[in-house]
Amino acid sequence: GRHFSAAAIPAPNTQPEVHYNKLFINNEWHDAVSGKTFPTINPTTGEIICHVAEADRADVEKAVKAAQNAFKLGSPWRRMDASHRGLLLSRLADAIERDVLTAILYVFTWWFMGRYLCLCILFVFRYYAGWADKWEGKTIPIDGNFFCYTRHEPIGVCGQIIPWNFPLLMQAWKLGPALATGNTVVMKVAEQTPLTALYVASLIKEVGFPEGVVNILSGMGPTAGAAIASHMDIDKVAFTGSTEVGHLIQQASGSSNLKKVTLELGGKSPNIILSDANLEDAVEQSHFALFFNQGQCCCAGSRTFVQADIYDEFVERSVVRANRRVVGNPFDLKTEQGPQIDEEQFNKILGYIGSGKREGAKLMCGGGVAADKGYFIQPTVFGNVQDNMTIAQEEIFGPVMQILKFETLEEVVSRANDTKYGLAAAVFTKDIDKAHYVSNTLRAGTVWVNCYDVFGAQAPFGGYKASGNGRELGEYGLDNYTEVKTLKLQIKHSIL
Ligand code: TXE
Repeated sequence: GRHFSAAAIPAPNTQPEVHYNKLFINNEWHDAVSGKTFPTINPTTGEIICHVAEADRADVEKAVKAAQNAFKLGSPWRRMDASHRGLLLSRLADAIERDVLTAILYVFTWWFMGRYLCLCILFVFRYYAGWADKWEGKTIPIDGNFFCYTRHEPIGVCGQIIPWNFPLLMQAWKLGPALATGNTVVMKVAEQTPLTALYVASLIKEVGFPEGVVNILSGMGPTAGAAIASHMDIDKVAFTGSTEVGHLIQQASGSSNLKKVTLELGGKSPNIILSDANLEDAVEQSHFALFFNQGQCCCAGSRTFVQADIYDEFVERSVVRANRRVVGNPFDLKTEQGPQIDEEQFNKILGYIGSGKREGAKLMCGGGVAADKGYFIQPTVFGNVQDNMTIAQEEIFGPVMQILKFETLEEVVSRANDTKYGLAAAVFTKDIDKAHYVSNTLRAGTVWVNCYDVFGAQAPFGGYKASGNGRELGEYGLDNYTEVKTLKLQIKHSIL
């Protein structure tokens, strides 16, 4: 996301009109069956932007029916050439690009997910557009007189439940591979961020996806989300969110139809700074690793391990950098940090800051509320953090940095791995042997060396251990949406 210059970004529209606030089912806009709506809140002010239809079980039912119909043999979607599916995805990217620069998408993107990332979603759709007609099976030389080959078939109706921290990006990560491989989708977007997803729904219709292929519902987790996870006619569910809810999704699959489950959950990612690292660069990148997107990042570098001989200087420089961080109106181009997403997260983060102080970590800067309205928190740095402290174990999901001290490589690897999570990690060093030792021994799905939060649509992302199941992005991401069918045909060699 950092490859776009600020100059290329037009001034945001601070008074966007909301065009779509209903449920998107069968390429039509529906009120909730119950008639219920819920408010969506501007986190900068705490004020209501508008009300949005609130889906529940009955709406999930309607959406699943639509998705099943769209998936029926002989339907326009099932008969469509794979290359045409790719074309639709690429047209969707074009439509998003057009509107990102002019309309609501851009503005809500600005608020809710940081100003640069909006363009990354285009790469994801275009990348998977390219895969649509290239996801090939194999011919396999089994023993005997048989011709054996595999077909990559769609799984069917896919439930997708996404969080609020990167609303458009998470939507792209989920829709791209599911549609490239020919599935149909019932997506529930996070209750904090429904508007961008519903806007994209309008573009899905505009570019010509057949009705029922994509259905997008705004609603709550325990109602609409749970109805998806336990639905008997949903063939697969993909979830991104908290580890706590990840457990529930997997259980719901187990007690319903054993739908396939992929999960992208929380983390407590170690970021390891060895004493030979370029200190200035390591401080800047570690700051970015934690504070990016207000700290609301599943792979945030939330345990910064620093080798003893540079520890004091690293902490000192990190505090200087955090104090320089510009907190304020997310519409202002100078702003580095906007509000947290909602009051619940805001209170949760302040609670963790309190626990850090109580448990004896040293508060080096910040620690409080940063504005008199909205959900702003001061950039906060804790030194002298110990492994057993709550702030070193639990996901804070806010602008709160934990800096821990270590002596040896063996020690830091074992401490870094001593967590239920395993999403990401990083190591900063100039020594290639040490870089390999640390990165090969860390139990994490992604390891960055001398960088952080580098993503590409082409490269897989996902978690070890309780950070999840499966990989998103890249060719690996297609596996999550594919059933492999094996065909074996007898070959008669003696036909005469
Ligand atoms: O997550 P939830 P929340 C972490 C982060 C954060 C914490 C809580 O630590 O502080 O989770 O955030 C839907 N059945 N992450 O409460 O509840 C919900 O409606 C089915 C990490 O926002 O997991 C939303 O669409 N679905 C994470 C989605 O799950 C349910 C990103 C995520 O919400 C459900 C977000 C249920 N019973 C938070 N309950 C990451 N991995 O990046 C909720 N949902």
